[in-house]
Amino acid sequence: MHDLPSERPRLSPVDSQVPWWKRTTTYQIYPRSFADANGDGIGDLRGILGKLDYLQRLGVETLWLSPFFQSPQADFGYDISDHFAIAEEYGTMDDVRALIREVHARGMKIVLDMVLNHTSALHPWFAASRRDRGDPKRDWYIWRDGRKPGGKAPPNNWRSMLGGSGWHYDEATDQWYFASFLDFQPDLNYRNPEVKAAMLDVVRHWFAQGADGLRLDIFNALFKDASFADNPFSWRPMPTESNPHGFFQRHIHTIDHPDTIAFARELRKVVDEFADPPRFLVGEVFGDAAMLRRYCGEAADGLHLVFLFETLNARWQGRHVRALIQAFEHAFPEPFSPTFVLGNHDRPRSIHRLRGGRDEAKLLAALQLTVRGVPFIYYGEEIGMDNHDIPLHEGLDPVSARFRMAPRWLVRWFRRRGVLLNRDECRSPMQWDASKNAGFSPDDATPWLPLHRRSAAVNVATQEGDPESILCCYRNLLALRREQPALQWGQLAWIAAPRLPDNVVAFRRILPGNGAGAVEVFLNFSKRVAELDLSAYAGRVLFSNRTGQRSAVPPAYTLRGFEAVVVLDQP
Ligand code: TEU
Ligand code: CA
Repeated sequence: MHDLPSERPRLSPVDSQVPWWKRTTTYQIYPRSFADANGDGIGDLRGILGKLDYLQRLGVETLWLSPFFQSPQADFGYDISDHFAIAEEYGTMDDVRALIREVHARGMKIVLDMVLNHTSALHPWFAASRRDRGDPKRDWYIWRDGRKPGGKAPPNNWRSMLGGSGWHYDEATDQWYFASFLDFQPDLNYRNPEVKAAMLDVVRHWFAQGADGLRLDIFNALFKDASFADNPFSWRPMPTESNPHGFFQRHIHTIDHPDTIAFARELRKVVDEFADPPRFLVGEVFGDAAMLRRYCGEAADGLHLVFLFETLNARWQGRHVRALIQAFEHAFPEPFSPTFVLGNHDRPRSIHRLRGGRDEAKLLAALQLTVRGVPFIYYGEEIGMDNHDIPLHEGLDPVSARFRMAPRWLVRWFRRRGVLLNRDECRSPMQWDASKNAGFSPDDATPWLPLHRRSAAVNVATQEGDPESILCCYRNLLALRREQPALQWGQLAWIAAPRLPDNVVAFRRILPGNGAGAVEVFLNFSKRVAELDLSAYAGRVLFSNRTGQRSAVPPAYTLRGFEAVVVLDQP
């Protein structure tokens, strides 16, 4: 069938030598929406503390928390005004310490979200910077004169990641500042050594506090070209998951700058100062796998991991899935590792794209947790939480505000391409039980975002006891992954079985140099049944998303529609 490139370097690490971050399973918590302990309608750190037993039982190993630092919350924490303080609504530094301690006490890890690219416009640094041109902090951000005549046009054609000019005029000093995202998120100037030093201090500080890793927000935007030359014209109207260029330009001077890729290695050296236990970096960057590998360094001396977002817009058909895995495998051979993402706080929930199909959701979970790569599960995915339809004009998300005035056709156009213009839709409160506020907040509180209308039916409590539930499927898969090192870090090879229908994706996970116990995975991406010939196998069926039973391998196995089956082949 499809052969993987044979030239890939074959390392043979032994189990104990494989770094933990390569074998882990990660769960993203959006703190504002996870659990509200004090009843003010906003999720908080104490709330998360109260759910650690749930997470441990679910079987995830690493928790990534979206930002909880001090912030005016104009972008719900992705606009930091003090990197060393905790936003009051989320808790205190003591709560953070308790959380880190309790996560570690359970043998789990914790990853913080670091926004290096920009600060809040209300950060004291920016307040000083915008005050006058002579301020020592002036050069901490990116300021330029406007174009002549009169300086009333932006300095050049650089666009923000959301389209529109990235430049914003500031009357006080009659200059323009640059922002890769929204206007209240001014970009720091990494060409100023003081800025770099200050931000590396932030990184060191949080590692010293016990963070096991950092997720790096829009890492691809850190360095802008020193020439300030215009970005070249392109015919691409829109960025996509596999190509970040768009809005009719190639963003060569504003994203994926060679200096940003070099900085990944500089940052890695800082991380390596903290060796016991080892820590890791995962970069939020955009583009195809081959391009993004550059962030990991030629000698695997850059970011440990980068998000691969092509899965967020993938077509779940056999050959597309195979092509995607093939591309990930090709770009991330050992000692690199791909990542596998089905959702996050910016994108439509995966089940939304599956139109609510529960069997398909379980199938995708099986793919995510058996394929080679570090899985990132977005809170609620494990119970099949769906998007919450919230009209654009009711959105609290600043991106929704930006598009509120956009023509209807444009909004529809974005929607059809799976772009969330109101990210509130994927951030609704976690559904814990069938009560009025779904156990997120006490019933007399008003959650910051409305609950999903199906929260009484779709929630943790009702799924706990149901072996057919999506939740139990996740639990079984996570347990299986913990029990089988081949699933954690084994190599991946296609199963060449000529009689397999095109919509059945089949691969084997093998530990190098170890003949014992390959794990074989068969995933049926169609609703049609498929007959598998398993007569050559001597092991056990470890998992099926349709039956949940473990049994000896039968000689013939009828793979039902959307069924995933995992088989242990024990010679
Ligand atoms: O997101 C960066 C980003 O470009 C997209 O994911 C963006 O949210 C989407 O295209 C809009 O539809 C990161 C964070 O994940 C996001 O939550 C922040 O708002 C943003 O950076 C700014 O810090
Ligand atoms: Ca609260």
